Amino acid sequence: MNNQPLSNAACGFSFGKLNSTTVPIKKESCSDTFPVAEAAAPAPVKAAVLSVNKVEWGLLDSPWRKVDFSVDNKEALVNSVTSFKPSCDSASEARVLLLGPVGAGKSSFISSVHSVFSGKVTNRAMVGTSSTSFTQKLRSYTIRRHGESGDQPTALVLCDAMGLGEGDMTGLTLHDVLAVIKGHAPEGHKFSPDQPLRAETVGYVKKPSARERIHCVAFVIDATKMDSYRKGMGSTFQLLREHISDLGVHQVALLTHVDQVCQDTARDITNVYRSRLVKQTMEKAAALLGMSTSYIVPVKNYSSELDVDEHTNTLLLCAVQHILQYVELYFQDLTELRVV
Ligand SMILES: Nc1nc2c(ncn2[C@@H]2O[C@H](COP(=O)(O)OP(=O)(O)OP(=O)(O)O)[C@@H](O)[C@H]2O)c(=O)[nH]1
Ligand SMILES: [Mg+2]
Repeated sequence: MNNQPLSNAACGFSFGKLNSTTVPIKKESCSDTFPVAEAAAPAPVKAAVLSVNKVEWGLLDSPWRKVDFSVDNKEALVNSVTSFKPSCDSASEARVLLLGPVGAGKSSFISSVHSVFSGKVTNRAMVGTSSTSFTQKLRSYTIRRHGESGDQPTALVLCDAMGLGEGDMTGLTLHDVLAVIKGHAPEGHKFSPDQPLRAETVGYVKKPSARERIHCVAFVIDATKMDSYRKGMGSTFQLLREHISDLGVHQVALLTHVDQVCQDTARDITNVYRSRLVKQTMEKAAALLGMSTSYIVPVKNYSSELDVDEHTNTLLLCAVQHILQYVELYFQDLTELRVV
């Protein structure tokens, strides 16, 4: 599949027409900072009762997206990701930036994908629990496949960064996000909201090459926090999406913690696309991010497990393939722009 657009056939679901269903983003005045989160207004009791009544539990008779959870398909997905190569001469690897609120599961996703390819649960990117971002530095992790002849690097690099805070001074700023995406941030850069990345910053990459830039952004949001993310987080996502789109970088989203919103899914991850609760949460995530659900995939990261699970691996691999599909679009756009 080298140099071919990735297909999601192996995952068994289609994402609909690319770029056609994104909720339009209102262009607003741009500043280097995010708006400070507005305090969520207390909802009227009647509305709260109505929304509780609207919650539908249980499993759908048939899944709304079909995923083949067989071992054969898992192997096919592993091979597909392992053999991925960008269809563009100027970059040999796909650099994907994980972006999302503090504690959403960005580092856990990197560690989980690493676990899939190493065959055992590892804490590759350090995971933590903190009200401010546990991850403070920019770190790039090349996903390596563990085999008989040692670890072989794949062409996938997942980049971890500080989480987005509720207010501008508690997390990654818009200025720094864009500097990372453009490739200016040096590896290991420690983010500090009051010290924006600039030309004078030690290690600042003045003229980043195509290989140093970010080729796709994966937003990461926590399914259990969907009702508690404040209105300001929605504005932050809209602003980010507007500016990231201006850079020509495609965006997808990962909905983590799905095991904690639905017991049926926690018991058996293959129920994920039959769960009404997960489906409803995906729709809330789509509204929060201002993107169609076709861009969003659910994942369950390894958190307390000691051993990998084949079905959890398959869902994680589907998420990786989803990301690579949009990485490939970036490289295609790059090639076409050069030809024109
Ligand atoms: N049950 C469950 N727990 C998860 C999942 N993903 C992450 N966690 C847990 O959520 C907590 C935060 O995860 P992290 O990966 O550190 O989150 P992060 O987005 O990197 O957070 P910051 O670096 O602080 O911005 C940890 O306790 C994880 O074990 C998931 O899918 N399911
Ligand atoms: Mg982290």
